[in-house]
Amino acid sequence: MTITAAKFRSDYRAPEFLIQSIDLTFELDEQCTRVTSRMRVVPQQQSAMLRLHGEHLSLQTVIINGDALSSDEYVVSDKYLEIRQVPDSPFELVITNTINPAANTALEGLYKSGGAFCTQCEAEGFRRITYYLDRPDVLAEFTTTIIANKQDYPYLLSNGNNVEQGNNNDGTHWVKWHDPHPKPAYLFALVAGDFDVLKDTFRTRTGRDVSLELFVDKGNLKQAEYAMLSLKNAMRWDEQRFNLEYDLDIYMIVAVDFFNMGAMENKGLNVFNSRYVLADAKTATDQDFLNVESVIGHEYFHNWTGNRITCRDWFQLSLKEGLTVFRDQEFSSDLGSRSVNRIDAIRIMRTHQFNEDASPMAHPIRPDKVVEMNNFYTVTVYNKGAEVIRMLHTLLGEGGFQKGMRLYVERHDGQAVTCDDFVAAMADANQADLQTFKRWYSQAGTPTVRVEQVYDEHTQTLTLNFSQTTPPTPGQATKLPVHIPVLLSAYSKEGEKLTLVSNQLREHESGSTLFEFTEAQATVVIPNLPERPVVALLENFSAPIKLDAVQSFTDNLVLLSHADQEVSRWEAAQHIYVKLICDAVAQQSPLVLPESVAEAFTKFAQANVDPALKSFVFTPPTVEEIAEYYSTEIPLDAIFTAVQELRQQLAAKLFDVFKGVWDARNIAEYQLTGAEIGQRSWLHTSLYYIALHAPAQYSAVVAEYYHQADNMTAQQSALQIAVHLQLSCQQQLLDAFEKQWQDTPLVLDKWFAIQSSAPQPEVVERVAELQQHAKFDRNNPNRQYALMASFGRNMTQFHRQDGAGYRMTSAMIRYLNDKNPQVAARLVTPLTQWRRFDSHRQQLLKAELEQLQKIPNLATDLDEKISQSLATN
Ligand code: B3K
Ligand code: ZN
Repeated sequence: MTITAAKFRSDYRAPEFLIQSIDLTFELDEQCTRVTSRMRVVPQQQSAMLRLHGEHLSLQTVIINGDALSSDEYVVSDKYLEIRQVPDSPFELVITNTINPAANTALEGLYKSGGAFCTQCEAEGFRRITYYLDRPDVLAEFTTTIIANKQDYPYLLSNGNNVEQGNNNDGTHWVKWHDPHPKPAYLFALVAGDFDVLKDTFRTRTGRDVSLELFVDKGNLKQAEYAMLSLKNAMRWDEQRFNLEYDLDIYMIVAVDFFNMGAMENKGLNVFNSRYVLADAKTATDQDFLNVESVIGHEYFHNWTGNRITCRDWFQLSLKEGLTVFRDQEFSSDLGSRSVNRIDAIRIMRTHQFNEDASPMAHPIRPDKVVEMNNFYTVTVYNKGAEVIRMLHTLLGEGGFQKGMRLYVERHDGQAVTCDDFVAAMADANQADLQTFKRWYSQAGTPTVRVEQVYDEHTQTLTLNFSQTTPPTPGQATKLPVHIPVLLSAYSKEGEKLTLVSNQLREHESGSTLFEFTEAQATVVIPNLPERPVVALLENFSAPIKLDAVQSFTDNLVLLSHADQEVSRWEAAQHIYVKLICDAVAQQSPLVLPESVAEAFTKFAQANVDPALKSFVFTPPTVEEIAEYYSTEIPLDAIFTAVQELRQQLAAKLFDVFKGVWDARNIAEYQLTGAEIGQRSWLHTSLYYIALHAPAQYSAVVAEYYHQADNMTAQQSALQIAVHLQLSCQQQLLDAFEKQWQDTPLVLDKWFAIQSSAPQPEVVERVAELQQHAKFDRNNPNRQYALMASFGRNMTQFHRQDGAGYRMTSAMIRYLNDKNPQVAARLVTPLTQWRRFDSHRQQLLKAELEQLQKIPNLATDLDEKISQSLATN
């Protein structure tokens, strides 16, 4: 392991130099772009040596206060430029270097995406553009001049405001941008290309008009309209809910096809993966539309939580990401269905984050040790980070939380700060004690909370015995108790809500009751309950923990039918499923759905309930989610079988119900409203179950539905049902889809993903074939995520006994190692959890990792994950 390369949070030192301003000039050329950087450097202490970051650069000249340095006055390595002697008062430093954007397949720094130049600088990509203090606590005022051939690159964009532009005699033109807000280099952006532009304006609450410009590939203008609408909604929402107004005269978004992540919040100039911008009913599913709204919102919200107030160092990433995910979740919830959004977020936590917490890469939301920063853009930092913010919101209430936000902005606007600063603002604004709460920032692993309920008929009291433990994680053997907000409600057997009064509980604005659990153990005594109540625990997933509480089917069925919160009704169904699956696995016997459960589920399916909720209730937990109930020797095959049996039983016992939904379908013109989205989702869930129960009979029905569909939601659902259930129409639909969408890469990605996520054993071979497909571009991250990352999540087929899934994945990782290490590192994740499987799989996985470790010039991204996985803890 490259131990020497690890950086530690505790090693933070304030910068020895600041850079007050930087004036950049880019002479764009595909193979040889010249970058001139004129900086005003301000020494912070007596320090003769200045060390700047720089990678993959060719240095031309270094000039200090007008004097060119000779080559013995500095040292250039593959990581740094060290200038031996610099003045101890502020000085001007001019550096000229060249870069090769066309050769940049890592998509970090300045690169080409199709015909356009674009940049990605977070976390440490600016050092691939020029020599600089590439750390988030160095904030400078940026001026950027871009010079390029006018015909190929009519649009030249950077951060801030366009202040000047002109034409040269040689066919080039230039534009100068100035960003008045000092910012760290990771927020720098440059784009040059030929686009169609969708324009609009937004009037802020103080009456300023902001120009909105959305740049897309030519011909895609129509597909950008929803993104524009979402942007305006986000701007208004942030004013109304968070009191935050936009601060420049222009906001630009550029959609590019080659992008490692979803999008990037560069000041005033977001760069987006086109999949989070382009959407229309024909090519995008309901979920795609919702994703566009959420990512557009997310990047916009960063303007305050990330850009105006940024991170002191990269260990603090969750300061901006956890908070901004929380904000985008709230945005989507205020605009759409709060329950649907919450259930989606809970499923991500249980399926992906719990898994990461149990992996060799487990880390606290604020990591202590990092080798490759790009490996820490994780569900832990993002989604668990958002859950931590949500717990603060639960503890302080909306009013208290917003008070804390106001103080945070007032204290730290324009600064680079820490997670501690954020919590301090929340605590100070509310006179709250958050000392124990802060352990959520330092401890990795998912706590388990055990709750025992004892009801005493004589005293008419309910006693709840709580205990909590957090398992050891790499580097953290012992854990302290964390501050857990437990929301709960109680009902009578008939489903009437009961009031819980105890001095250990308080009423919460959500309608639930709040217990703050801060010790290893606690006992809560609730008097005045004439009968044993049915208790809904951890309502709304009020903390990112695993709940260990024995509850009968009867109790869960009361909650399924009567709980006043939709999320609690859904949870009740999930508890029933988990118990049925885990019992079947433990007893090694076929899963049987009890009659009482089938009856209650039938009633629920026919009740007057939001169809979106019905659809969620009839979506049992994934294999991955169930796997989290086992720390070692995950009985993968048995879980898979039990999940299948559960689905089959639901299909058989509720066949008439699902058929009823299908037969009563009323397919109107496609509309993107919450009600219609819910209807479609319920209809497709029903179609899945009837086709599962009677495949021969329903294959033609699914095919017909596919062919008459006028929107991608229906088309994709039908195709997925056909392929995943191996209906006889599957090949016909696959061919039709391919033919129709072969020239629309974002849609063809769905075709790749549906095939690689299918549960049948020949999928490995199918994926190998698809890698040879003319439209599978190994260098495009979206294609890799569609085919290979989806395959990696296909638990049973990825882990096929013969190891073919492992071999195919590592071959691709080998290819990507020097092409695009970030994508390679994403694909390696499912290989790294070998310790949790049976010894046969352990051996195969370990051998694969050991081979990968021997790759010459192994990228740090891969090295960190593989070494961490193979290390003996
Ligand atoms: N901040 C970016 C992520 C940058 C990824 C660096 N490898 C997207 C976001 O969270 O908004
Ligand atoms: Zn973000």
